[in-house]
Amino acid sequence: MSRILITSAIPYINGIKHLGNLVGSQLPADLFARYMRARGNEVMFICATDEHGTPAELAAAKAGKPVDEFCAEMHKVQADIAQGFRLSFDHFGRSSSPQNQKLTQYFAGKLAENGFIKEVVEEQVYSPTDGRFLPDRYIEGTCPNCGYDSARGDQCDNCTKQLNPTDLINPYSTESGATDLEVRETKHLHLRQSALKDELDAWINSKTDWPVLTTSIAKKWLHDGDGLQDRGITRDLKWGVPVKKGTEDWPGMEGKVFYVWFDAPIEYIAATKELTDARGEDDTAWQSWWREDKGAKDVTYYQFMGKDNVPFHTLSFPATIKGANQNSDEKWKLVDYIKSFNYLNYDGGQFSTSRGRGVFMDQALEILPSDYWRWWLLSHAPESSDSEFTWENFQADVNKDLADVLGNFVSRITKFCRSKFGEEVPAGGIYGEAEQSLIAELTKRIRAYETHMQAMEVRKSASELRAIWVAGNEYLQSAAPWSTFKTDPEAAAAQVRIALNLIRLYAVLSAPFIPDASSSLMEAMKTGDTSWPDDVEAALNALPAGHAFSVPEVLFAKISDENREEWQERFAGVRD
Ligand code: B3M
Ligand code: ZN
Repeated sequence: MSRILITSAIPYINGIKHLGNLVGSQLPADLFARYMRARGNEVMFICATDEHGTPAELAAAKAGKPVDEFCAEMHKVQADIAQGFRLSFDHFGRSSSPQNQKLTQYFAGKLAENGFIKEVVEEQVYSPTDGRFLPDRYIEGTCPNCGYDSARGDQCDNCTKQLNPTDLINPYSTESGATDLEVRETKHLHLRQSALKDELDAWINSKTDWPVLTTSIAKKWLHDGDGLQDRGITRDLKWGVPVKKGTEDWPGMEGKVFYVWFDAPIEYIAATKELTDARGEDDTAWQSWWREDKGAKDVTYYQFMGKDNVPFHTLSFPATIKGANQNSDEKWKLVDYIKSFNYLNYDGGQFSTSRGRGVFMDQALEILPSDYWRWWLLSHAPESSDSEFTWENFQADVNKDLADVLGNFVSRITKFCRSKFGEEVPAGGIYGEAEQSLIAELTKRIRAYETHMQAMEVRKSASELRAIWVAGNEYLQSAAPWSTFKTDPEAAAAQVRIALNLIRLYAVLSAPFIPDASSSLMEAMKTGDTSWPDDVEAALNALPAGHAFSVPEVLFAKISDENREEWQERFAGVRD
């Protein structure tokens, strides 16, 4: 048994995520968490809402609510949707929690103590038209790195470069469209990432087993141009973690808050404390996950995120951790593995949050149960390149994999057994040659499935699982107990027995992908035996002769052409 710490990038509070976001972080993280638990590991799976920053402030203003109230409501909305998708977080925290406030201020204090914070008088973009300093995200312009003309003040979505607003060419206010922007002076804190550059570089270079997508983005920002730059970590906003040096005031920083990207990753840690605090446990509980000097040495830490979040997780957050750890007995845990994803596109274009294009998490659950989405999204995870959601492909794959292959297998064998042997696992016969060769094939495939799941190869895992379902179908097709029964009922009984046992085996193997269907199958087979098939032959004898079962309801209904067309139209346009 190992101790496995898993975090998913934490979604911003101000809107509901689309399916592309879901498949790029929370969903594969959940797949991995469920698998790791199923294999008997001790898992801590953390996510949260990312509640600070201007977008939250502005969204609250738009909703006509105080920002804290808005965040509390939206957190509940997001938590319910996460539950709807069966995301099995051990805790879904809030970056605005008191725990995160304290921890963020603590890290800032440590970094200052260790010389990694620089106070700088900075030039900041002020908009006389808007009457305020403009937050980074509300300034757009041309990216100095790639020339993209809608780069935001904090980052270019086209080339992923982290930017400062003053880097932009021809900047304008996205609030008012004003171009008469001025630059005014104000004091801010910078994290001295450049001082940690060599250390970060060596660390990234040591991660030879990381996805190339992850390391290539990190290396790009370490080496391109002038290399890794220091990064402003404070903002002129009201909503956020007040700037403090540990518990002390920070002269000159009154009225400022930490930049949302400084406190957001710290929330991974704080959320764990939120959980253990709620359980009434003391600090050793969360520290045993996050402090190597307090028992976290045996923890392996995995992060999941979309590629746009990679620079912050490979460079900025590790700089925070490494900077805090220097000259200190405290050894905060660094990530061991970063699984990152490309983008999922939507029907010939991009998902767009601003234009409401594509399917958003709440809408998805309105039209189909979560397992349909989980299966399709995971089996098309954008790992080696961007991938695309089309309704035709969604309909075809769901109907084939879930309804024709898995669903049909289950209904066929349970109904046949009921009609010939009654609703219990039949006795008689033995597993002969065909059954032994099925066991051999399944053993090979299950071992491959384990390897892919362990390696977080999401698509490969899905195709192996599909092949495992197909193998059962093919066995049933060629064994044909309905024919066997006419001449040799004993042999037919053995065929039915192995097939009924396959249902339990499928439930166990498939649970990380389609947890609800798996529960239905376990219920139908009237068993709570979720033990992993280390020994496949034993697993296919787990339900003995005489064990009662029931014929389950239709597991997966097929998606009709009418449905597909209706949805295609509904989600093409603007979200209201
Ligand atoms: N909230 C970006 C996003 O929601 C950002 C991730 C933070 S991870 C610490 O896509
Ligand atoms: Zn760019």
